[in-house]
Amino acid sequence: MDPLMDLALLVQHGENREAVLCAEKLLADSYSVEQVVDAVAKGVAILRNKCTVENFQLLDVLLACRAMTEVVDECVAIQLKHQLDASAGEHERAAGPPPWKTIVIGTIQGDVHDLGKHVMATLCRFNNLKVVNLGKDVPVENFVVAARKENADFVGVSSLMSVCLPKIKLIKPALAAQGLEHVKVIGGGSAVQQSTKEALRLDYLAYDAFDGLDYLCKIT
Ligand code: B12
Repeated sequence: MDPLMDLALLVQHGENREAVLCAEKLLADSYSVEQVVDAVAKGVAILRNKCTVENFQLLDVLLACRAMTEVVDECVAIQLKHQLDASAGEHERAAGPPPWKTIVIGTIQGDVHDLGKHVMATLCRFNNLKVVNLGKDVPVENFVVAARKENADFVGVSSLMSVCLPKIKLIKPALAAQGLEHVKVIGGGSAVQQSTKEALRLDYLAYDAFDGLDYLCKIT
């Protein structure tokens, strides 16, 4: 069987330690971080039928979420750190390169899904951005307050819940009202992907976390 499919199945079944070992092996065998993240995300996403209002099998879903989080924290983050260290010069290896931009990131109010946001935050952290992670269920005002306090370049907002999308539309105008119209707002998550950047007043609507990171890196 395709080893990436093996990994997705381990995550789907909540086999956290086996998933970590499998992901470590894949990365050592030169599979990319993107392929590994894609596989673990599929392993969680396949549980959608166990996560409806009528049928909510919380334990199964949470075990899969734990497996995905452990793969991201124990394999993906370490691999990204190795890559960052390898690309840094001698001086930077000792002191650590200064972060080149700041992103304030969170899941919009009313929504507690945070795995995708965690992937995005991890990618940003190891690509030398300063990440201010506001967590989940974040009111619009908190994004604005944090963007001002941190002198942020970007706000990243995630949503997987369609009912929460109207709140996302309010972020850009709320930033502008505080003189922060230069802050770019980037959205991601399956609910966001079903809308448009114009409807949500986003500067960029990311297809996935890697696409989001590409956008941030392009507009230096
Ligand atoms: C796991 C899960 C949960 C977990 C979440 C745990 C956690 N810590 O996140 C728990 C069990 C808590 C949960 C709860 C609920 N859930 Co749920 N859940 C899911 C499930 C199965 C997987 C989501 C997931 O994590 N995928 C993996 C991640 C990695 O993918 P991702 O978030 O899309 O992220 C990727 C990209 O989108 C992107 N990305 C994400 N965010 C961002 C942000 C930025 C800035 C960028 C650039 C990129 C980016 O990067 C990631 C990697 O590339 C989905 C089904 C599905 N197929 O999506 C339902 C789903 C999202 N849930 C759903 C529902 C209905 C609920 C509940 C209401 C169920 C209930 N009975 O109460 C509650 C919601 C409570 C609330 N108020 O939020 C619905 C939402 C329907 C809708 N469109 O509104 C879905 C779609 C399932 C379905 N029935 O169709 N859920």
